[in-house]
Amino acid sequence: MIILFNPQSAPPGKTYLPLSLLALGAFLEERYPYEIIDGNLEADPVSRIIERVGQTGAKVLGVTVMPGPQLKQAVEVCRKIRQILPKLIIVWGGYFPTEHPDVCLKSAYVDYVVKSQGEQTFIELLELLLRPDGERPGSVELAKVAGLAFRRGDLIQHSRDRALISPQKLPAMPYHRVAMERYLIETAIGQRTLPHNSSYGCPFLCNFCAVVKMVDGAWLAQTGEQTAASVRDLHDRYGADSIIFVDNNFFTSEKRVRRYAEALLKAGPVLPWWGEGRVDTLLKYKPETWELMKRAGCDMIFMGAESGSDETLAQMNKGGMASTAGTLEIAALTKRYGIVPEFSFIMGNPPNPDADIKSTISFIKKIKTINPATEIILYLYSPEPVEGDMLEAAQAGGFHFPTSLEQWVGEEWGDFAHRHDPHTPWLLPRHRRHVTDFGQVLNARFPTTTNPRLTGWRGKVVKTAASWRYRSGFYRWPYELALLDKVLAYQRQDTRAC
Ligand code: B12
Ligand code: SF4
Repeated sequence: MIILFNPQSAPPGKTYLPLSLLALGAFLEERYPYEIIDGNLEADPVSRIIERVGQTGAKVLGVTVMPGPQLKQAVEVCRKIRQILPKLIIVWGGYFPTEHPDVCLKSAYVDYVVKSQGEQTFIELLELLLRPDGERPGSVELAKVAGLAFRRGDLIQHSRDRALISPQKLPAMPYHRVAMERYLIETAIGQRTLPHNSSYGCPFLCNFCAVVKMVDGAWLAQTGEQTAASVRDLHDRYGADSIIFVDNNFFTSEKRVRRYAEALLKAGPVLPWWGEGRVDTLLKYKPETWELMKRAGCDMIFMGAESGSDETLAQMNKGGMASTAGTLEIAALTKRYGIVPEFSFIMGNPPNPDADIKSTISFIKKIKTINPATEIILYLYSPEPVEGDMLEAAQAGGFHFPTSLEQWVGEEWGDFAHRHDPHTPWLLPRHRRHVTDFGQVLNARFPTTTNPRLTGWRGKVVKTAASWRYRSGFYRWPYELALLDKVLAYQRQDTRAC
């Protein structure tokens, strides 16, 4: 028996379907018995894991780990489990261990790290761990399993990287393994939203992005028809009324998106959907594709606009044809088709964070003039272990990542993953405050359309309260808006600056 554990990743009521573990489960079906335990739904995951290990004799605990709060619970649970069940083998996979495998393996409670897309690597590792002779696999055998990192004695070893498997060839998700009704959540696009991942990776190499370390520029996808069939299935079997595509870059292929939209329209009622894409890719889409997407339910597109400066886009290795002019163009284009654009920005970049913040703020104001419905998400540049100008600049000023898991989840670094407290040498408290204050004013001046509670008088109140600040550019000490936020909760959690 294998237990797959999803440490808590979201606040109650916003529980995301654990796609990472379902993807692994799809490979385990009919090969190994397994079950999924979700820390989002369990009050006491340690007791639950211990109970199930006792009842089933499970030998392996697989844990999926994203940075941030999920890492925190992963550490707390695995540390306790190691003390109570020292023989249970603990395997970590997902974004955090892929980016920081050595720091995981240095801890006393992570035995193996599966890097990047993990299905095949996990199966090959299990074949070694669960063989009938019960012998502990040696480094020579382990080194043959691509995509693995492991520790033998004091030595941490990494096998070669593994090529991605195309999502076209992956088995269907074993949704019956989880209580699907508990994962239907209310979002900006529906009352019963479910997520779907229709592709893996991204063909770009932006040097602030965790995806680069996962796939190094690779991207493989389901066909449009397969994606439409998966979505239909979520609708017909589980009552989903809308879909969030969690793909890193859903819109990479225009042809695939067209096929998805056509297949969806052919097969039944249209479902609203949300996806992530790039400005420059989407600008190349034909008008017919935009119209088709809209008819097929495309409601919102999330795009990394990143900056109001072309120089900074180059410094970030944003690649392709990324440009600030393109961002303005797509703001107008999405308005024409009635699709809400969500732009994320990375503020406070070197070498001059003051000038950087200032130019991006005035750029955001320009966007809002073109398309007031645009949702804006503000981040501060937080280093990722991806080579490039940004990391080099941080390291030159003394930045380094924590050297233990305890440090990663400690008070000092606990907020790092939210990109609000980046520990970069050039960023001073006043920069953070400036971005936070601006975010507070911006979100009041343009209350999010994703919160229906803000469409009536409440929206008008916050809008009016923020107007003079927005107009004059005086963002400092927005205490009255903070108070309004307490009463009316007008800021979206994920668009709140810092
Ligand atoms: C859905 C999602 C969430 C959900 C939670 C998902 C969950 N597990 O419960 C929500 C919305 C709550 C969320 C929150 C956050 N997220 Co999030 N999230 C994603 C997203 C969009 C999809 C993940 C997914 O399901 N992918 C599909 C599955 C099939 O792929 P996968 O996860 O890579 O899994 C494969 C491998 O990683 C591996 N694997 C994974 N786990 C395991 C475990 C074992 C044992 C093994 C063997 C293998 C293995 O095998 C799997 C199958 O191939 C990703 C971006 C992306 N597209 O991947 C961001 C992403 C992971 N999130 C990210 C971040 C930063 C966050 C936040 C910290 C802040 C934020 N939103 O910006 C918060 C806080 C999380 C927390 N509380 O801890 C970043 C991580 C950056 C980094 N440095 O690593 C990402 C990459 C987004 C981005 N592009 O920046 N997130
Ligand atoms: S295009 Fe987006 S997902 Fe792809 S590497 Fe750049 S930031 Fe990451």
